[in-house]
Amino acid sequence: MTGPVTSNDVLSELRAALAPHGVFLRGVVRFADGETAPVLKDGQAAKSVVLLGNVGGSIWPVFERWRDALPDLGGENPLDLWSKAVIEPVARHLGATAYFPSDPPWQPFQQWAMRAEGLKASPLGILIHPKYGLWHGYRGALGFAQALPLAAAHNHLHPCDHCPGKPCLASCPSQAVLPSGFQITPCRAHLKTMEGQSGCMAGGCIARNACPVGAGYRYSAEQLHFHMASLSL
Ligand code: B12
Repeated sequence: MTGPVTSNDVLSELRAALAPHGVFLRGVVRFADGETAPVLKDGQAAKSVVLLGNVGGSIWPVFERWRDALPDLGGENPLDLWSKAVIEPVARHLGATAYFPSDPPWQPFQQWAMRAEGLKASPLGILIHPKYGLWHGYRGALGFAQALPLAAAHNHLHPCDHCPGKPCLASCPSQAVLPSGFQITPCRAHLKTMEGQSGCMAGGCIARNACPVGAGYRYSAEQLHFHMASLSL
């Protein structure tokens, strides 16, 4: 590349480097001066954060190949490890600071996604996307000292506002999905029962599966089982 590196070059490089791993640029958050923003490696406040994540099962085949080639299958948290292995080299190359959703102190990934992508929370606590439904997630974010360009404003209709019958609220076998929010204690207790093992553990969270939005992006049986196994710990 010749000439100065522009903000658009940064986003294009990011897209090109991460797409082969099934990780997509989900959106950009820009922080105004004085606004709470994540801290960069040099101690300055970030001016922008780029959100990176999966849509549907986009990461799964690449992640499985990587994990299955390791003698310890990636240890206790293989997906978090894989996310770092994929995103950290790109962060170093671009001089960005990488943040990961699983690393305390937790960065507000969902607040960032609401701003960057115009999403809102479903009754499950997971943000619902008008196209991908509940079948998407965040694998990391990159903080930059520069103000990167924003996509056009999103004015999605919130799918849950127009959902007839709201099957997610009625279908949870442990009544963990309440109008007041998702309750992890009854969910985990149910997952230990025989009904929980043959239901949600085997086929994925029944309430999440009941959502009619983005059904074509639903995770594979292997990926559903992997996420349920980590939730049940
Ligand atoms: C702690 C946590 C949980 C806790 C929730 C505790 C709680 N009451 O917040 C538990 C263990 C229950 C949980 C479960 C799941 N989680 Co979770 N979780 C997180 C984590 C690591 C931190 C949340 C947080 O406190 N952030 C800090 C605050 C400051 O950030 P925030 O954006 O302002 O926080 C928002 C959330 O806390 C949210 N919230 C509040 N209550 C709940 C409850 C649930 C279940 C969720 C998901 C969110 C949520 O509302 C806040 C305001 O917007 C985030 C990653 C992250 N760094 O954000 C993932 C995250 C929110 N989880 C995620 C997912 C996918 C799940 C599961 C589906 C995973 C699974 N294995 O099945 C389940 C949901 C189960 C279900 N049936 O619906 C995704 C959501 C993606 C999306 N599309 O929105 C995230 C972003 C991780 C990721 N890598 O993408 N989770």
